[in-house]
Amino acid sequence: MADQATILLVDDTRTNIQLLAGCLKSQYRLKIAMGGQRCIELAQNPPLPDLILLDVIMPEMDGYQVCRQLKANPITKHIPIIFVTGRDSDEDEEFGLQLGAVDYITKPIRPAIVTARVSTQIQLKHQSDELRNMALHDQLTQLYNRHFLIESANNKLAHVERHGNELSVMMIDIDYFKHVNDEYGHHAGDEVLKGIAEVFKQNSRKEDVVARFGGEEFVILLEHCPLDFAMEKAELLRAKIEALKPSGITITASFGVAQLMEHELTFVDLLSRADAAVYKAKDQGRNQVVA
Ligand code: GH3
Ligand code: MG
Ligand code: MG
Ligand code: MG
Repeated sequence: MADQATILLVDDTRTNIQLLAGCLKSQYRLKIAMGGQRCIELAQNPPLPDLILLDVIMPEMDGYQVCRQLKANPITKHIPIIFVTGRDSDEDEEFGLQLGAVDYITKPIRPAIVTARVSTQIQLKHQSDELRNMALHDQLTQLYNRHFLIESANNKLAHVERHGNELSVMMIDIDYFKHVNDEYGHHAGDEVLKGIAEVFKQNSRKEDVVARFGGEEFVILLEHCPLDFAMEKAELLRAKIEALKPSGITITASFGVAQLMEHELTFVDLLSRADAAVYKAKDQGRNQVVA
């Protein structure tokens, strides 16, 4: 693994923490919580843990309650949990696994067993992160894909306050892209798409969702951004693309911009207005921004 994995150790007894830390500290970055509330806090703060080792019997809040809360929170629900506990009946183990734990280790703590089981779970977590990443990104440009865009737009729309919290969208379609492929070949076309994606990445804020929507169409979702800002931003991107000239090829793009209106409830409504604006930009001669 390129990056060291992070493990959150949760136990109300210091000697247990010391024992677990002793097995794991040479291989992993560790975060430590001596109670349930602290665990929930640390589980949501970066770096997000890749795995949580969770004690069951703790005074303020037991491990089962902690597990339920972590699984109910979208930020922490994908973090695998292993119970590490003195409760060793089959019923206890079954209950823990039913709550969504990926494994169940009984005390007394045996370092070799802990190390081996942790290693398995960290490998699985790494694989599932990779799959999730692949499922949400476009392979050629590494931008988000249409699937992620729509999911994320619908989440944002569900939380948008109808007054003040402005949401805008920009749709971009490359002009005469078919000519690029025809004249310079498909590979050169791919390189152009990558170069344009890079312009979008380097000129966006971390809260913007930049996605490849289809072949040579991109969508940028801009939160807290009124229409006039979105237009300015589009104009800046339009100029940067025109100036880019990847492999000496002059490329331009047409931009359609729209801001969410009071009555619009779905992303499709908003996006179809941006799409109509692109159409108009094409009609008016391309290489321009239209709202
Ligand atoms: P317009 O200005 O009207 O948008 O013209 P256009 O040629 O850009 O539009 P059209 O929709 O006719 O053609 C889009 C082209 O984009 C056709 C397709 O071969 C190309 N394309 C789509 N996806 C990819 C890709 O992943 N790589 C490459 N190289 N080309 C692609
Ligand atoms: Mg305990
Ligand atoms: Mg197109
Ligand atoms: Mg096009």
